[in-house]
Amino acid sequence: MKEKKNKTIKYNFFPFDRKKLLEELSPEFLLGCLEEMLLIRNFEIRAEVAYQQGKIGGFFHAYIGQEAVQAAAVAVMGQDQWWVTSYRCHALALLLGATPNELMAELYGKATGNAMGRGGSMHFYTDRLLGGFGIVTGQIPIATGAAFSVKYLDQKGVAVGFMGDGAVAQGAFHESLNMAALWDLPCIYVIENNQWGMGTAVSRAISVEPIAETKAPGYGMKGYTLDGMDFFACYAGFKHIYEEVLETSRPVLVEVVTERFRGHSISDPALYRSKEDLQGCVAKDPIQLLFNEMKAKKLIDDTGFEALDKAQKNIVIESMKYAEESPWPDPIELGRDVFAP
Ligand SMILES: Cc1ncc(C[n+]2csc(CCOP(=O)(O)OP(=O)(O)O)c2C)c(N)n1
Repeated sequence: MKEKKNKTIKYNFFPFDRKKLLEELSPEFLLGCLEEMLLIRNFEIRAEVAYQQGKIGGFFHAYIGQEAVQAAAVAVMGQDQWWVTSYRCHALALLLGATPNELMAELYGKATGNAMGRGGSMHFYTDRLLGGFGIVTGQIPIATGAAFSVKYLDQKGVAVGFMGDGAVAQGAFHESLNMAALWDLPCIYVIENNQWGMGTAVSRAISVEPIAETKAPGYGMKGYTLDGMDFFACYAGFKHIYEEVLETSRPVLVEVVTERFRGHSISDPALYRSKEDLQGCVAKDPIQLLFNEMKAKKLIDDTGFEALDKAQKNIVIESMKYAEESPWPDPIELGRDVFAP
């Protein structure tokens, strides 16, 4: 039997002037964002193939379909905030400056990997990405602590904690939001509602929807809902939210309504989803939608898009070569940074 998604939710999406925003954003900036989203997509599609070939092992959760969300968030706030996310962390690491080479090598378990081959797909880091986390909601207290540090050190900035819809049912979510609201912490909590927590539809796991709009007032916070398939909606929403948090130092709760095009992980054939559901997703592809708008504005044509896509594919193929040729970690190093000397 197929799981039923609750289609009756009435979201109050953050309103914005699309025409004005399109005029404000430069062609170079938009091309850069499209390029980043294409890099993420190509990185994951190629890595999936390597996984099927047995070159990558362990867990693997693709972000395919959700690219507009974190691409827009980083485009708005820049790399210098504190960032955390769940195990679905390939995109955020790329957006925050980790190279395709080090990330692919990490997936291959090689010594040159982002976490020296010890973390794999769920545990990417950068100077500002405090980690991908395997424990559902594990990253949300970390985001809260990072926001505390920003406030304590009297810095200008925010902490951004991404989580799935499944994270909302965990105690750590409540404790974090309660504390952030009590202490006026500049934290942006982002629920990426991709409709599923593993094989369970959101409406069967979360007691109220829309999530942010209904839950935020309980913490005395503002709640926002954004359309996660629409890069411009995400950009406009995050820009407003970021400026508001910088000014007020009050935490906010954001629900971004999105879709994952794959199963929960690479080993999930998503048999609980109907064919229509999956077909509907592809029609909402955030990369295609961004391209369509840019094409309509004559910022790029089909040939330009193909060339951009191909260039990203080549970067990823190079990263696979790098990973393939990289050495395995030395077993003697296994305890380094883990056990006391
Ligand atoms: C504390 C905890 N409980 C259960 C799990 C097993 N688990 C891994 S992912 C997942 C579903 C989470 O779904 P969601 O938060 O919606 O994120 P998504 O995978 O959709 O991005 C569960 C239950 C876990 N990793 N950690």
